[in-house]
Amino acid sequence: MKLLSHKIALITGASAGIGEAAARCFAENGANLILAARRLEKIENLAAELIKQHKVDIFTFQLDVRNQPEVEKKIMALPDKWQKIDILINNAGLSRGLDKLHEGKLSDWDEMIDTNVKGLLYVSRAVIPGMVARGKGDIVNIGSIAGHEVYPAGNVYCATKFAVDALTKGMQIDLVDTPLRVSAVDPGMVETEFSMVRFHGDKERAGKVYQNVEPLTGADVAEAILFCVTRPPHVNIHQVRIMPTCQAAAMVLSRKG
Ligand code: NDP
Ligand code: 8X3
Repeated sequence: MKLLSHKIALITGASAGIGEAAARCFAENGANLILAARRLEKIENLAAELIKQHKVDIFTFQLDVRNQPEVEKKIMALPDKWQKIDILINNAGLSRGLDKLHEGKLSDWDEMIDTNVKGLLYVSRAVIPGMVARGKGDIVNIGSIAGHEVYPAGNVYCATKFAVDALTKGMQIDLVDTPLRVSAVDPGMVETEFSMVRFHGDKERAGKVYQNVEPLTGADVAEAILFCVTRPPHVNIHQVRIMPTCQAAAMVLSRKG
């Protein structure tokens, strides 16, 4: 019997980075998965690989978490056998730009706020009522070190992750009378597509972020998520802050060479 046998986990943003790593880790531990992201082909390929490798069931669907009617409709329309979600991993998120606030792009701000804050709210609003009705469920919100400290030009991205921190705490309070658990997993630097997205596809600039350091991998973060959802029912891990050993704070990194 594996740790997550017979559990159903919904992972948003499963097409890359931490979400993909969580899908791999959860499948390895026997969970059946619902994978959502905008890039459907990526999650379909991942699902095919994990089904073959781990003999789990996986349901994939294309989702833009910014689109509230779509979120509600698609989650309500999940086939019967996928309705009883045990674990929700609110992972979909991004940063766009690294500009001083007075020079920032409005479209970048909208994308970050709509995805990281409103998207997380829309998915949570659609999934959590079922968990409450069934009297069980785990929610893991992927925050960030950027939700605990503000760094130069981080302004709006940091604000969205401070909001995620507040929402996690709000959920913990609002669900205290239920058996549901809510955790925040807040990483420092993780090497994913994050910097490519932040710098709008500028490969050279994105590559520099990870130069001469050993960042976390998505798999490192996935293990922290797994830890949260595999505690005994009376234990709720409120927050995990996970950093690369070479990073002490957002802008305090030991670069070798
Ligand atoms: P990636 O860019 O590698 O992955 C982001 C994922 O989010 C992709 O699967 C992407 O899928 C999905 N996504 C983005 N926008 C949407 C949307 N509108 N609707 C649905 N899915 C969306 O980055 P990470 O894996 O690093 O990021 C995952 C989370 O971790 C984010 O919340 C990020 O803020 C957080 N984080 C990252 C850190 C890092 O250093 N990398 C550190 C701390 C936190 P698709 O494009 O296919 O929709
Ligand atoms: C991602 C970590 O410090 O690059 O959330 O913003 S940071």
